[in-house]
Amino acid sequence: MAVHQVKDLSLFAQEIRYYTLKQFVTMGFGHYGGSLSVVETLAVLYGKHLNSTPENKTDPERDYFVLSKGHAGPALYATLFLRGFIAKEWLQTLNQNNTRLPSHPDRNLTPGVDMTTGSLGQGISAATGIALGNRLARRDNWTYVIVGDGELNEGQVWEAVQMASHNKLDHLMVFVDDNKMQLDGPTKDISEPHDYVEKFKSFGCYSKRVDGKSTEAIDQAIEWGKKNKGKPTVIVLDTIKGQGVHVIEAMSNNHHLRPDEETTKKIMRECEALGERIGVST
Ligand SMILES: Cc1ncc(C[n+]2csc(CCOP(=O)(O)OP(=O)(O)O)c2C)c(N)n1
Ligand SMILES: [Mg+2]
Repeated sequence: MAVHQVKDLSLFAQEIRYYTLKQFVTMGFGHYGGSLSVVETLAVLYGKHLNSTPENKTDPERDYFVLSKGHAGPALYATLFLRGFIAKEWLQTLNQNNTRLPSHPDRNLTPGVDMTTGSLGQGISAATGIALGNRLARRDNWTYVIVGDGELNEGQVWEAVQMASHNKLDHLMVFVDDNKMQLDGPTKDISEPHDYVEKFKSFGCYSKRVDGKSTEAIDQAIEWGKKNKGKPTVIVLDTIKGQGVHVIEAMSNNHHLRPDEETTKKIMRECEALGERIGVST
């Protein structure tokens, strides 16, 4: 069964952004920066490409999605709500006792979550295993995975990519959220990343860099990746940490925020203005 496509992917991204912000404001703290930078990619995957729906979510023939940078969980939850996997009320319970929405995704708690993540490096390894399992079962479904640029410091990521390319996993598509920042500063100051595209190509993958702020560019890159044969595809996304929210983009470190009253007001104002522009509220 094909997924019902969302007509306007950039509008869908803004809806995801709105409900991501709402969760953080309710909770009072969280991984704002890295959640906001994956919103456009989630919109294109869940709005168009990912064949995973509330009806087929346990069908082994469906597509799989792994959020390897699990700290962006709230953006995934906003997406799962908008695609009908979870109830809206759940969004108000983020990370609270007995919640079905822990800050990092848990496949045993949340419908639509295919892999438990949060320990960086492990999600992409799991995704590679899922893609290999599907290959061995002679299925042609897709496995998509998002990793962070800082996450690439984990050696395990490169073991996974090498194994994926050795096994010619051409139904594995990896997205690198190149927002240029990690927990404690700019990625290039912590461990010089060199040219990601060249690195992934040298590991035996197809790779290209695209504008991760543009749903159109991401969509075109996925269409390109789907035609690739014999190797995994790695799409490097040029993004901004805190993407799409001025007050957060402007901060020098927005990895994990517990904003004071003043800043919370500013974030809420921006969130409400966004809601008005796109016609959603509460
Ligand atoms: C194995 C492991 N080490 C450390 C952490 C703590 N941690 C959470 S997010 C993060 C920074 C990751 O940077 P990046 O992948 O660039 O994330 P983004 O910029 O997308 O938020 C770190 C070190 C973790 N979750 N897992
Ligand atoms: Mg980063």
